[in-house]
Amino acid sequence: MTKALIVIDVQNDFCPGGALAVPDGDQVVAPINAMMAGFETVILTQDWHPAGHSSFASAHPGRGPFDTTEMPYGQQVLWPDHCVQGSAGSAFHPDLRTDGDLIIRKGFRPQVDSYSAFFENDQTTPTGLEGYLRTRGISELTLVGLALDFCVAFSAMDARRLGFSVNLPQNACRAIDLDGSLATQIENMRQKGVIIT
Ligand code: VGL
Ligand code: ZN
Repeated sequence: MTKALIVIDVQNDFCPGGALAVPDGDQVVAPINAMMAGFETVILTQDWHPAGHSSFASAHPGRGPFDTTEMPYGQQVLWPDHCVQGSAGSAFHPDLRTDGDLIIRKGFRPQVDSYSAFFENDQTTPTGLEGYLRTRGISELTLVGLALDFCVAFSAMDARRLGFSVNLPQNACRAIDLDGSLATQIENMRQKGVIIT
């Protein structure tokens, strides 16, 4: 069985001082760097929004960060402006090892957010990661990074739906935990067969 490590969104805006800081987000860097040597294939993802993206609260007059709104594809949390393409906040954490095999960027379509590394939030538009993994014979994934209850969780559950086996070491993840989202997503992931350690 060929394995890959998928490092989700370890970017400055999700670390302390960033626009959408995940508590202790920078604490994932050291364990992730240490894990990389154990994988033949390392893939990193990068949240990569155009300015004025529809997931930004600033694009919705009268709404604020962390409100939810109805999009054509379903419910969407509105976020502070973050990970704008090419900004300092969109860069990987400076201490993260980025000498992986592939960098997948997501969330670049103005009208659709993309938490998952596999599908955008409409749950149908693919990023291409599935094809990359399959054509390389990879069937077992370890997912780490930020945020555990959003992009990591959505990626993990999509991976299960696609038939990959999925490991999720919590020590290399941190959560936003919006209204109990961490506990909810841990339970959702367990039910879908994600192995959480
Ligand atoms: C993420 C919210 C908005 C994440 C990305 O990486 O978990 N969360 N965009
Ligand atoms: Zn985002």
